[in-house]
Amino acid sequence: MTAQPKRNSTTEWQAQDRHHIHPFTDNAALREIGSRVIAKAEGTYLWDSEGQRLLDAFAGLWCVNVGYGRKSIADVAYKQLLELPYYNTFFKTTHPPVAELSKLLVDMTPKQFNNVFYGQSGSDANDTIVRMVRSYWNLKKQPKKKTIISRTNGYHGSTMVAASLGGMSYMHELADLPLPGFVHIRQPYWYGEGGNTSLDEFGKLCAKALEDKILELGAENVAAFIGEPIQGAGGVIIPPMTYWPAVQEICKKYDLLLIADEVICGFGRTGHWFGSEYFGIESDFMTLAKGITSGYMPLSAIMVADRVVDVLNSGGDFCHGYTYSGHPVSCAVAIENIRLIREEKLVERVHDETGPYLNKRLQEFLDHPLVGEVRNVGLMGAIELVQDKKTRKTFQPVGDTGTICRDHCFKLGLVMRATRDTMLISPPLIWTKGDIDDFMKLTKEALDLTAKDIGV
Ligand code: PXG
Repeated sequence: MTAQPKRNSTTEWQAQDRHHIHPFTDNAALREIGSRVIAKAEGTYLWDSEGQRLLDAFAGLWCVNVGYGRKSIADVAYKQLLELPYYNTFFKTTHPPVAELSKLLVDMTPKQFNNVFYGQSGSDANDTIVRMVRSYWNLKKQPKKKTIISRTNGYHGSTMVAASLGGMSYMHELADLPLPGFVHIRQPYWYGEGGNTSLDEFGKLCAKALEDKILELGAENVAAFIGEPIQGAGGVIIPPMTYWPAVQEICKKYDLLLIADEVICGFGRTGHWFGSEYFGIESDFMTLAKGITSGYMPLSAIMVADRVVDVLNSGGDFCHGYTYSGHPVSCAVAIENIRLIREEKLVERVHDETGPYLNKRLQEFLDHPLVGEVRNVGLMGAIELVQDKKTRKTFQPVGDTGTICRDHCFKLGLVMRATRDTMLISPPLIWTKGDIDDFMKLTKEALDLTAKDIGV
């Protein structure tokens, strides 16, 4: 019998983990309390190292679309690791998984996309897009067209360029961002910023902010606009249906490239394969990551529209790429992941069954004293907590109530993320109506305990 590797205890792991700088974390504070150790996962459940079971309403970090423990994905990865664990895609070479995935992605994305470039994260994919955008306008002999417009509270990643695209002020403050050439306009956040305006009017108003910014900068200086179809990390901000068509028109009118960051919305989250389909967006680039492999391996893909590729290909060598661009194991895993999503009709299930059911059940929370708004498209949703439901007044300081609620969720065996005081839901797409019922029960308890804690 082979000896089982020695497993440490929670306290040993926590001691070792004191050397680990965690992302988006107050690391000094974490050292005092110790990290929670997630030790295993199956289906839609996680287990920590103390054996507590947690219902994962967040699909890891918006990504484990097919759920945990999928043996066929592990088998494909194992086989690929033995057959060809690594080879690069530079120097006129390719390999079967990257070739196969490229054709697959082209066949499943909108018709303007016949070419794909690979990276390993959403952040590096957005960096690559910025390089492509600059190169495009340089080759078109319009080198002044450089500025990229994005939204306040949008999220596009953590590298210097991706964080400049993003509109998170706390990320900018950390490292003197944004870099020159990145500007931001208001977000289409109706509940928080729409006041008495109708949804339709508000959508048009927020799109008009794009036109105003272009006119302020001069269209001859503006290269592109980037947005998430639905803002994820910013709080599941679902734009009114009038927003994207108006944005699209403005991009056409002033000759801007349009980038749809589908890192969260892609691969079924909204009940459509891509968020662009839900809103009717016809973009020049789509950023794909997360759900492309359900997080089983790191991979990002940039879909590039024909009109951009034609120009880029006129410029000789595209001097850009990563050691792991098109990694064979990641590509093999993506192919199997997409096969599973198709075979199990997960997109259809979210569209026809679980998305509408979540929507119906979320309305029940509107009676709760803490809940100002609930919203979702497919299995991407939010429960926004406010101090005053009538005036939509937020809690002060912002964020404390959301953190209290999130901590109660954890104690009750539920993982939900809080952005400011908004609770975010993005579960694996394998969720059944029964999982949604369990989620509702645990969330109701967490909301009641939160209300009690803050004296409501
Ligand atoms: N674009 C979007 C729309 C994202 O949501 C990225 C790009 C960057 O992807 P990478 O793979 O570089 O992380 C993301 C990532 C959160 C959270 O707290 C969200 C993301 C990442 C980390 C935390 O909600 N989204």
